[in-house]
Amino acid sequence: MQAVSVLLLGAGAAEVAMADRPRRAGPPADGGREGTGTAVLTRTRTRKPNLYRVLLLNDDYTPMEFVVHVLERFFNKDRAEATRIMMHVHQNGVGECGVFTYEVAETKVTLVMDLARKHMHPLQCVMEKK
Ligand code: TYC
Repeated sequence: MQAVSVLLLGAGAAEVAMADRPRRAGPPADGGREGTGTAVLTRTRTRKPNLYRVLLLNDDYTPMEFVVHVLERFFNKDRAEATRIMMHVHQNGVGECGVFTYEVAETKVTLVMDLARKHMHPLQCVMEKK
């Protein structure tokens, strides 16, 4: 029977049992160990992305129907949910449209602000880190 040695890169001996499966993708990063009976186990750490709330702010002039439209169009809300969020903002001053990664949140804020400006409404849309 052939002896198989295991070379674990970037992890302590205690982590051997938790190591990912051996990876065999891409160019031979095995340093010429293929066929030598030496498995190279690497682990890729997954990281939680930073998340951002996108918020609508109340004002006295933007029509309610416009805010409902914004919530349907950019935040994929149905009419009932969009109306609920709009009324929450109207009564409380601020409300959450959704939670997104940085680039997605930034894009949504820009799309909302551009549409509001085009229609000359003072609606404000902002993002805040969770
Ligand atoms: N307060 C606005 C009005 O009475 C409606 C409104 C709701 C405006 C939500 C902005 O984010 C907003 N017409």
